Formats: sequence, structure tokens, C-alpha cells
Amino acid sequence: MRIVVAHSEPGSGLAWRHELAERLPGAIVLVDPGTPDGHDGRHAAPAGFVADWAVGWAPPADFFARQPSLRGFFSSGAGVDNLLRHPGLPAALPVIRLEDAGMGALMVDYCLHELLRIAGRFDTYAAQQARANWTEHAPIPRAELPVGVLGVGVLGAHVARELARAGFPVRGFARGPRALDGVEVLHGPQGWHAFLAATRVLILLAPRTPETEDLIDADALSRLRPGGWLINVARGALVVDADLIDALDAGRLEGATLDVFRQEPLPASHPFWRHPRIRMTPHVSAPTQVAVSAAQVAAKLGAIGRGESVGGIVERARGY
Ligand code: OXD
Repeated sequence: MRIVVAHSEPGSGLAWRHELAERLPGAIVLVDPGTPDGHDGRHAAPAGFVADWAVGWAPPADFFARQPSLRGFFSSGAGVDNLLRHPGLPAALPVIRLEDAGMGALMVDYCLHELLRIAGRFDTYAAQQARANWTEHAPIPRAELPVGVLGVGVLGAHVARELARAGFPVRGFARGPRALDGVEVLHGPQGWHAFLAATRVLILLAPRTPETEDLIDADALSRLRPGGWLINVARGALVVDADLIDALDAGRLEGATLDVFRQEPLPASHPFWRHPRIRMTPHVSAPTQVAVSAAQVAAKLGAIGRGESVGGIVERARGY
């Protein structure tokens, strides 16, 4: 088996190559020469290396033209929106995304951290500290912080379940009917309004698709419970930036925690950077865990080799 790794992030290509080669001793695993790690003498794919499988993130523009015999592309992330917009991606090429692979636990930590900050009023204390102001406030009981998780795929379902286990009232929203242990999942246009109306902290964990782009606009934000908060750990394009700022400025929303943005890195001139009610992190809520992820990819390749079906195959028409 021949595998080519095409990763846009320096260091990641070689890390993936190493982890895959360890787990697939019979395979030839090389790094695409058009990527930042593709100049390593020992591990770069020579011109004309034709692979059966590719693994990576944001492959170069000419990558698919150079790899005409691929049987599938394994995304080294959970989201495949960028890959699906790659102009060279062959229409019939199977795309397989990561399924949790250690990201779920990190996502839970990130969201729980933010919820506990909100409940404990830590932003108020940070503002008070700047003024040497000693004033106590009662914490917000968890029962008064109903959480709505938009998107209950592998990661969203995990986050929803764990937050419910931590004592927050949690509802999920999905495209269609979905059963989730201990978490009510709403769906459809009527479910959408009911979901928003029941939610105080809205957590975005849905993929970016034509259906979810700009979904969180002025109307959606105005339907949340008073004292609402938005946590976006999915994709920046789900939120209308100007509507979010308006909702915060008008006090219709208490605050927002943003890990993802329409443009990354976010330009220094963007108003999010300086907004007093926005807390930001640079797309770090759940970085890919290379060893766990490579083990998952290797296990799936093994299953495919035995003629078994695997999870995580992207439905191209649906967008995830
Ligand atoms: C991912 C991401 O999709 O890091 O995995 O955003």
C-alpha cells in the first residue's frame, strides 16, 4: 500500500508520516513534495510517486492532478469543508473524516471551562480586579444556564452528553430526528425556534455546509434566553459577524467565546479582537491528536483491506 501525506502545516506532515509508518509496517508512506514538510530528503515522495491513499489537510492546488490513482482521502481533521471546496478534488473520490480521535474530550474541556467561567462570573471579577474592586456576586446555578448544542454528530453528541453529566440542562439540535441518551434533540424549522428559545448558552458544533453558513444571524441570536452566550468551536462562517457584534452591543447577548473565524488568522483590524464582551482563542479548542488519529486511519485502512465498511465517510452532497 502506498500512502501520501499532504499537510499544509509545517511539522504535521512528518509527524503523520511517522505515526502512520509505525502502524502500517507494510506500507510506503511519503510526504507530498508540494507541502512544507515535503523537502525532507528521506521521506519526501519523489516525482511520479503515485499513491493509493492520501492523508492530510489543505493539500496544494495541484495535488490531485499529481495523484491520479487515489482510492480515498483521509482528512486529518474532523471538518472537511475546506477540502470539499478544493477545486481539484475529484467528484467521486471518497473522503473520510476523523471521528473524535481524542478531540471530543478536548472539546468538552473547552466548553466546560467557558461554562464554569460564565457560572462563576469570572469575567465580572476580571473587570473588577482592573479597578481594585472587592465585590462578591452569587454564582449562576447550572440549572439557570441551559445549554443548546447545535450539531450532534460524533463531537457534538459527546459534548452534549458530558455537559449534561456535569449538571447543565442540555438540548441538542440536528438536521433530522436523532436520539441521544439523556439529551433531548430537536429538529426541523419548528424545533429550531424551540431550541433557541430554550437555550441560554449556544454552543456551535455543526459542520460548515450551505445550510449552516450564516445560520447564526440577528434573528437566531434574538431568540436566545436573556443573558445569553455564544460559544463557537465549529466554523466562523456559521455566524454573521456584524449581527453578533450588534447583539453584544445592544445587550441582547451577554458575551461570546470564539475559537474559529471566517478568516484565520483573524486580521488584526477585525473588531472581535477588541470587543469587551468577546473572549477569543486561535482555533485551539480541539487540535488533532496525531498519534490517536493515525491509529484511527490505520485501523480504517485495515478494515477496508478486509472488505469491511468504515465510519466517517463524507456524504459529498450533504457536505459532511
Ligand atoms: C478540524 C479542525 O476540523 O481542527 O478538525 O477544525
